[in-house]
Amino acid sequence: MVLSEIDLLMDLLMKSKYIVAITGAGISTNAGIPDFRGPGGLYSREGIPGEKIFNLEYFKENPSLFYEAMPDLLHLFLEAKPTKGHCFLKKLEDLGKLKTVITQNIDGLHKKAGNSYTIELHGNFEKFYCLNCYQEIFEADEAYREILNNIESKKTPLCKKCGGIIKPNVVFFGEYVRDLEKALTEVQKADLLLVIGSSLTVYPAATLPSYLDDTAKLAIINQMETPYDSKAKVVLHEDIDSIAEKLKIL
Ligand code: CNA
Repeated sequence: MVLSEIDLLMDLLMKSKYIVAITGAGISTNAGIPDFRGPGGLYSREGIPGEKIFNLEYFKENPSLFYEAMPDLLHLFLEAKPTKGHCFLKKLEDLGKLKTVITQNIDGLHKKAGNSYTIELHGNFEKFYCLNCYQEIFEADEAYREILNNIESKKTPLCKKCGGIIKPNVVFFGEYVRDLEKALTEVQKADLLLVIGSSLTVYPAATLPSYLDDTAKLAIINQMETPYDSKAKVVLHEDIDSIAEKLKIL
């Protein structure tokens, strides 16, 4: 009997004991947050020069471009709810199979779904900080609410201590990603690496699958092709939520 790709994936999930997931923007599109490079993604929209908005040098020179585009994006990020894809990964963790989620996403949805060990390579909006004096502002601080109010009215928030530019704790082009060493270690420990909703074209996350042990398996769920498809045991070019439903693990 020839197993379908979905049966093969189920088989891999059941046999694996140390699953590590790498997720990208595609796991959150069903939560209403557009990806960058998929059809309808942010990069295909007029008036949003993504490469500039999320560029550190450009931001330092001209933070208003980022903050003018920010209100809509921030609402999307702060109000989004976990999708079936996120819940599927939480369930895999509850089953004792999934050990770590490594994500390029900045929407915090893996934590909202309840995954306890999440490596957010590109940071999150839980914190803002001053580019000049490095004063940090956390969600519980009153100043955090003031920053959100500033953003709401498309104003660039400035540091109350020194007047420096306030930046969210998300990684822009030109900055180091967070916890890369930890992510590499987790990939090396995995017996199954599950890539979900990532074009695997943004570095250094795009290199992570190459650190997989020779005996470990790679499975990819992504609507578009990725550079690693030929190396994967299972490739599903489908919507993650419909795959999550078909797997009947939820
Ligand atoms: P990407 O390069 O935009 O790729 C996303 C991939 O997901 C595409 O190849 C799509 O085909 C695929 N995809 C879209 N929807 C689905 C779906 N429902 N099911 C399966 N596949 C789908 O995004 P990457 O994450 O690879 O690139 C990394 C960038 C995008 C990082 O810098 C992120 O911070 C950034 N980003 C994050 C978010 C977020 O936090 N939700 C949103 C937009 C961009």
